[in-house]
Amino acid sequence: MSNIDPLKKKFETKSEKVRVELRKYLKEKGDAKIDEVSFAQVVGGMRGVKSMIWETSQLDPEEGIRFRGYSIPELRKVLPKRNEGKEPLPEGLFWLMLVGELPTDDQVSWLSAQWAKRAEIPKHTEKVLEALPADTHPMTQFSTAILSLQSSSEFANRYAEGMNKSEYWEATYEDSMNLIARLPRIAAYIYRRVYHNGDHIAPDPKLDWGGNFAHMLGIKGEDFKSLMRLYLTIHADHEGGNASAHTTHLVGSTLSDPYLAFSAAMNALAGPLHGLANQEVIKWIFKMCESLGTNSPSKEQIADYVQKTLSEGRVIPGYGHAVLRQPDPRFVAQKKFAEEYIDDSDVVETVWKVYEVVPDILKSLGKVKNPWPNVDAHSGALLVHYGLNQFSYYTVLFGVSRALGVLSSLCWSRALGLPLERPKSVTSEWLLNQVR
Ligand code: CMX
Repeated sequence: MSNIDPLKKKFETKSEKVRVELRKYLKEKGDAKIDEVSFAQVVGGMRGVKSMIWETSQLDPEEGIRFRGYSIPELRKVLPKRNEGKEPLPEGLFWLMLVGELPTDDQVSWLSAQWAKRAEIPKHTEKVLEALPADTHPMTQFSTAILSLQSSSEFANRYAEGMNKSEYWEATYEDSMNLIARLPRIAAYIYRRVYHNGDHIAPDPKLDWGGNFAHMLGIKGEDFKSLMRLYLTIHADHEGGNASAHTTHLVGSTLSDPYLAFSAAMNALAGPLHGLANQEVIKWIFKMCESLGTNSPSKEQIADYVQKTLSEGRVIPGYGHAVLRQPDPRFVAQKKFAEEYIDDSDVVETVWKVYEVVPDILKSLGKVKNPWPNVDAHSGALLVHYGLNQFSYYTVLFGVSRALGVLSSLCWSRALGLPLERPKSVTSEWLLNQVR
């Protein structure tokens, strides 16, 4: 297989070089100190503790995410596009993240075709989904469907047969490629099942991964396909410490296969402080509009509603971040998309007004470290504009995209031979004794 799969071959060469170097320095400089950990970091959710290797992207608090060194505006320029389209193909980002090189148009076409070839989902996965009550949250359905694919894991099957350690990366790569290929089918199946009476739409194998997903969702028009390509690109990775990425890394480190690891990651993404915030934002906006009796609230009305939300002991969804200290470039990219593609939309305008109002209010609280919008503050408004207005589904879209980053990173973890993750925990008494 490695002879006929150019991506796998490249990955093998690149990762082997890094593996050898890491091993060498581990032996020679294993005791070298790279950082210190404070009391606040232990109590405060390990913010900023440097404790894992993640090759595919790096997050700077001020500048935002860079994927293998490329910012989002740069990616929009340099990644291959489809035909005359303006938005990058997520396939290109996967290639870039996995091997650290920008792909050519031909390489991206090869990857689109590979994923189209691997996309079939087994009948039993459909049956598993059909057995769940239709009002089961779409993220629960998504995670369950992914788990149901686990029986086809090459990693698990080869491990059971005594696979050599040196082959872990290869089995992880095959599982990751198969899983990524199948995710749009699963996600579209859930969407059509829950919201369109099971009226499913056959895939179009001539389309790219994101375009085909848009097609199978049943939302018409080239602009929505463009939005999906951008959406699936910008949500893909946010370095390794965020909850869904870290979950993939942790679960994968036990040599659970990619299906088990990614399903677990989706359970983390389904939390309202993480990916579910995209659903919460739009729910919050529509509730505000409903309670004010207008689709176009003024900035004063929004400010009052924000204060009301805070006084109820709730967070303003879509604002704040554990690492970022500036408006999220993923928010900015979506705002730019709206400016370019959308002429007139009350919900988009409302998102922009919220952006003018919320940061000053959050700053005035004196405790919020980042008062700026994150990726989730804008995405729902774009989806509503194109008619995808089933809020509970939004995090599934995030999940499909997130697979690209966390699974390419999982390939790296197995290729580098990274061990079982096992940090040290302490009791509060021990910790307090260090500072008393
Ligand atoms: N609204 C109100 N209060 C907020 C807030 C917000 N948007 N963001 C942070 N705060 C509060 C925190 O709840 C915390 O309050 P307490 O001290 O009373 O507990 C205080 O400000 C300090 O928090 P922080 O250090 O600024 O933020 P954290 O790193 O602890 O948390 C995050 C980060 C994202 C969980 C938080 O900003 C938040 O809850 N935001 C809203 C939910 C959201 O949009 N999540 C999506 C993040 C992106 C993603 O993963 O998809």
